[in-house]
Amino acid sequence: IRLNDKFGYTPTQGHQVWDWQEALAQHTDAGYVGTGQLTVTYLTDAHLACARQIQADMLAAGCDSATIDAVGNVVGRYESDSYPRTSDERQSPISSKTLLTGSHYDTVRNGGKYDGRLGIYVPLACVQALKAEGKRLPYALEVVAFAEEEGQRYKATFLGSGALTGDFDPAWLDQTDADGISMRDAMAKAGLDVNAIGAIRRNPADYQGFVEVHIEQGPVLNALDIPLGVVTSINASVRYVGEITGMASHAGTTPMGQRRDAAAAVAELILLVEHCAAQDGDSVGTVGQLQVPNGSINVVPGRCTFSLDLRAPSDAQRDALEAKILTGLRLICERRGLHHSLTRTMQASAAPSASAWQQRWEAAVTALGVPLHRMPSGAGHDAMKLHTILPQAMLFVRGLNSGISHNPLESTTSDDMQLAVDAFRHLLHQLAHA
Ligand code: HGY
Ligand code: MN
Ligand code: MN
Ligand code: MN
Repeated sequence: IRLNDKFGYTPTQGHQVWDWQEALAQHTDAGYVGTGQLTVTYLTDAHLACARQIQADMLAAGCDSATIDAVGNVVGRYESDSYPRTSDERQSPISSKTLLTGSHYDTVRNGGKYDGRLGIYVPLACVQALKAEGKRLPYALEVVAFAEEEGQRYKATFLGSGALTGDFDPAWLDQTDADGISMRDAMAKAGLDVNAIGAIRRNPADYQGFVEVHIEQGPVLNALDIPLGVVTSINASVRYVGEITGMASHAGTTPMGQRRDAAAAVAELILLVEHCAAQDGDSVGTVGQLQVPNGSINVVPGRCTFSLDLRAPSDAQRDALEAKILTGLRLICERRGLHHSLTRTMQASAAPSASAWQQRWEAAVTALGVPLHRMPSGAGHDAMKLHTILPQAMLFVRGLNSGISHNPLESTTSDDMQLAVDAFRHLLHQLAHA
């Protein structure tokens, strides 16, 4: 089946053999619950349905265990060949030097079905193949479906992978969503034990490294007509939410020169971001959200809230862009007699791939006869969080439709996804014989 024809085929129920691509397609059905759009935000019903589906898929693929941890990550393990078989030895510690892999299962609102979850199902396809061949690796493979990467419902980007690296911020618990529900309450409702979050932290000494497969989310591989790409570094990023306040006034009687229009200031900010990022050439800047709270058609906006997302290949370039934008915002507000407040909600350093792991992906891609293309990642990924405790490298899979992403048009082909599985299997095999 070509997954992007998903809606053209009816999954056969009661499949004897677990078909990973079908599972990926069916799994996303859970994410459409209620809205008809794929919106899997943290701890919503769709999110919990997806977690249960992934847990079932991990076991169907052949994982020895699949558990949901205290922040909602779904953790599947395929134990090493040194793993004791008898049940009473099941409590043995993690076999030395587990290989960690995975990606996130939350989505942006009305997102695509491959962003994140492709990096969960490709390793599960490898587990399935190993199980079918009755093979074990000399190391355990731990596949984690991270619960929250996008920071949609709460401003808690990389919450899932951050719990593994010890970066869960307890302040997140008191954040409330658009309906005023705190993360703490959402966790309690989902049956998650807030007190067990600390235990999620991984000891880096137990792991050899982290690898992540992800759809490219950009046009490069599509334009080159190459199915796989090896990531050299993940761009540095910083995110803010802000508010500009001026004075609401009558749209008909307030002369243009006497307005304190908050939305006009944000409009100026957007053009400044566009100009400064474009000037760098390889920086990007986005104001993705802009709201006039309680705005009216005939009222000059007295308040305007907005988001800001700035990224660049290096921390220094990101910082320079950030400084320009923050200074520009201050000058815009001074000139217009407005006040502004900004809260930084995320900052992530550039995450260069560990050369040994990048080379493993390069060897795998080359072994398949796929032309080797090295490339930076403009998108952020859980790998940049794991980067803080483990050596990491990523493999990109070509997207269709010029790699559009964070959009229902996001798609790839069965063949390209299978190539990613073949590359991953090659990496696992090479590691087993290293
Ligand atoms: O925004 C990003 O770069 C990622 O998709 N979370
Ligand atoms: Mn994303
Ligand atoms: Mn992603
Ligand atoms: Mn061999």
